[in-house]
Amino acid sequence: MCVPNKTLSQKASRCSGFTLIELAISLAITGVMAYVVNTTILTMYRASGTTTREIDLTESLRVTMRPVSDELRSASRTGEDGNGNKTLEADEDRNGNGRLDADWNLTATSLRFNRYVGDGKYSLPITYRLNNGRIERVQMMDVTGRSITTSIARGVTSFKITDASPRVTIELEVDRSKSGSTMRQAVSLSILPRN
Ligand SMILES: [Ca+2]
Ligand SMILES: [Ca+2]
Repeated sequence: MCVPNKTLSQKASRCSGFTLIELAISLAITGVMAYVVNTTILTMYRASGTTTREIDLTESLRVTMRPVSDELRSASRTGEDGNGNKTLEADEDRNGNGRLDADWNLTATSLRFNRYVGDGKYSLPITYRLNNGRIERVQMMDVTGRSITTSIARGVTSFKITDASPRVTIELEVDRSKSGSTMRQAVSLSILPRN
């Protein structure tokens, strides 16, 4: 701001600096700009961190589900029941256990199948199912029904099986929320069984 009615030298001297008010306004504007820039950078950083965590979790889910997809790829809809009459004929019992190993059965939240193990033979039934927020794998060990159950995923909020023959779709959603942050992630796998 310039002061009127002064000599030229006085005006030049007065106009070359800032008043206290001008300085205060200038500092306030600088402060606001710094705040806006800082907030923007922080928001971008946080968004970037969330995206990285989501990608990591999705990959982790795919790794978790790999045994399911690998086994389902070697599964058979017909198993030992070559003629599809749900009865065991002598020539169908290729693994010689006296049991018709043809257990293909999908529900909305479980899948049961026999895995091809080579030489025309199939395994006893393997089941993947949702139980109490966990995905369990149940392997029948012998014809008496003895089985081993293992948990392959926890914090599961949704496990959905869809048989869109010839492919099977598995959709899985897990909750990995921690205190102060909510994190749910889902994967969808489309798998083609062996036959
Ligand atoms: Ca048969
Ligand atoms: Ca058999």
